[in-house]
Amino acid sequence: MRAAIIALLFVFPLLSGLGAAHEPDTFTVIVREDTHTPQEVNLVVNDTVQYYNADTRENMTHEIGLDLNGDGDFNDTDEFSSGTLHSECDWDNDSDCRVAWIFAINTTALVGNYILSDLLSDGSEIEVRLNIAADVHLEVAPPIGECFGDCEEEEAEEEMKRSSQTDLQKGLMLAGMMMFGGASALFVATLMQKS
Ligand SMILES: [Ca+2]
Repeated sequence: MRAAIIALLFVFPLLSGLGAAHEPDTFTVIVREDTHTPQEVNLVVNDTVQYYNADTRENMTHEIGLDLNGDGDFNDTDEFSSGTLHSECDWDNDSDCRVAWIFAINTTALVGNYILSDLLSDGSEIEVRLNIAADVHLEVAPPIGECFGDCEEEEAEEEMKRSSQTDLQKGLMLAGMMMFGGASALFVATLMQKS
């Protein structure tokens, strides 16, 4: 019995930590000739989105960025961009060549809903939607009329709905932690028996 209690003490902090933290995710967008797949990405701060150029037309490049003043470049105040994205690179001769833009959302300053532009070297443009939210825990507020204090179960449900993209990952993590917890319990029980 004592062994079981000690084992639970090991497992509980792990399980409670699972619901409290947003695990950083990486999203991949395939940049095609005339569209992106997917066309819209929803991120939370600390996630990463990577845009891979899969447009293999010869001499065609893409550049994705925020053109705040709509003047057709990404060089003005508060604008940012991927730089030129090629479909293939000869890194031996051009180490700066890029086929992908890996955009790490590492600051809350980026929170917002963006309509980015993918400017192609032939002058055409693809609209790119990118929504960046603050960490879910800063956003979650119970609807009016619901309790703020002793309603932990409801808060937990809310978090699951909002982070559905990571449910599989969370499930895998949970399974891993259960196994770890089980192993810890066995280990502690063995120790208790020996002593
Ligand atoms: Ca501009």
